[in-house]
Amino acid sequence: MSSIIEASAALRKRKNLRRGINFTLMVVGESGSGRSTFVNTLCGQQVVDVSTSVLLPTDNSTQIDLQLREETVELEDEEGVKIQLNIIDTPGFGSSLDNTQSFNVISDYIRHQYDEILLEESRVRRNPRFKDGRVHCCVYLINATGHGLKEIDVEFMRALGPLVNIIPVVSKADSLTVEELKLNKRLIMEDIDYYNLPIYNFPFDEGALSDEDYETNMLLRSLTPFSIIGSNELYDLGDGAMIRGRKYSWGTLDVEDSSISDFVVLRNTLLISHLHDLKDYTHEVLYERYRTEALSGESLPPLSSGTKEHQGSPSISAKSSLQGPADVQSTSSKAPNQDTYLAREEQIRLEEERLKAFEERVQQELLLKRQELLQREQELREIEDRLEREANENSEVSV
Ligand SMILES: Nc1nc2c(ncn2[C@@H]2O[C@H](COP(=O)(O)OP(=O)(O)O)[C@@H](O)[C@H]2O)c(=O)[nH]1
Ligand SMILES: [Mg+2]
Repeated sequence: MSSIIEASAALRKRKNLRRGINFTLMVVGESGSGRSTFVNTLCGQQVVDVSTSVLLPTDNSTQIDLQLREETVELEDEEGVKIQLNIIDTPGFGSSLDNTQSFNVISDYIRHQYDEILLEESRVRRNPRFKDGRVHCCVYLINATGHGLKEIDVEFMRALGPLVNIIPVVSKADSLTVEELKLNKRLIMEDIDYYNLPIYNFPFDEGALSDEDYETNMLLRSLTPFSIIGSNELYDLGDGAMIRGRKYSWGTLDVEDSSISDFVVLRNTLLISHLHDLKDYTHEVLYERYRTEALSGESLPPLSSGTKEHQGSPSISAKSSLQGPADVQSTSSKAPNQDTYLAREEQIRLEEERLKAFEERVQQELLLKRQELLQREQELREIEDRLEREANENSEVSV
């Protein structure tokens, strides 16, 4: 008996290996922040064309709409386990005067993936080819040369954090000295704490973790926000070994050098050590909360709230328009109640709209099924008629 179980477990494992693990990563950051370069560096190949990627408004009135672009890459780790990595790039993010629209496009996409699962779960007969498109992690790129967070960073993390695992990352770490990088990391963390932004902070249940995992998570927390250096070029350092790096007048920098950035740590976290944790957290916590909200028809506490404690944080109105890199500190301290109230109203309205859209989809689904049923009935009737006709003809012939 046990050998059968073992055999089936082995079979399952082989099947998983063949099919690969599915992981969806979204990369968000303003134009020129290094999204494309990061994706190429992460995958070790040219996934995104960088030459066409920099979208800059020609003047202030130009409105660039956010787009979501999906690419799929198959990666294989040392043990031959395949990862089907879906990458969602967000060209145009942060290029408008008012970024609420960008936030909505992203949040609608994430919610839509949850709705699809909800719908699939409620089906009597499951679709074997159903594709789970939930976003398991969102890497959010922060400008290295800013001091702490900008208003757009705060608002993005506040709005999207309850829906998706956000990992904040300082890009282009090579533009800072070691000391500057340390300072900026600290300022960013202070802002994240101050506004209680719901980032993925390597949550753990002390009882359920081994000492080793506990230490890993503590270390990863202490490194947050991770700093990265990306490059689209490979260089031969003379000994035949190729490195992905950046070339300067004084020499070449290796993006995988752990003493100058956390890139390797981030890659290992995303693709190896926390891949399953990120997926589990998406399913068990983020999706579950969304599901409860959608099915009960009542909205949960304000979006910025959740498992990641938010009480008492000063609120920035979700409606406040983003006029350039305003100082975060000053905007929040004078956020009037009226704005919060309006933001709340707006939120309720959006949630109602979403629920309505969901209901409509369910209705449409029902209608489609009903039509299908009617068509089947019609086909059946035609077959019956034909059989009857044939039977009659046959009997006429034999008479
Ligand atoms: N110094 C430095 N430049 C970078 C880094 N990553 C990307 N860049 C450069 O920044 C520019 C914009 O990068 P890109 O990946 O196209 O940004 P995107 O618009 O966010 O996709 C390009 O010229 C890149 O070579 C980095 O880590 N360090
Ligand atoms: Mg790009």
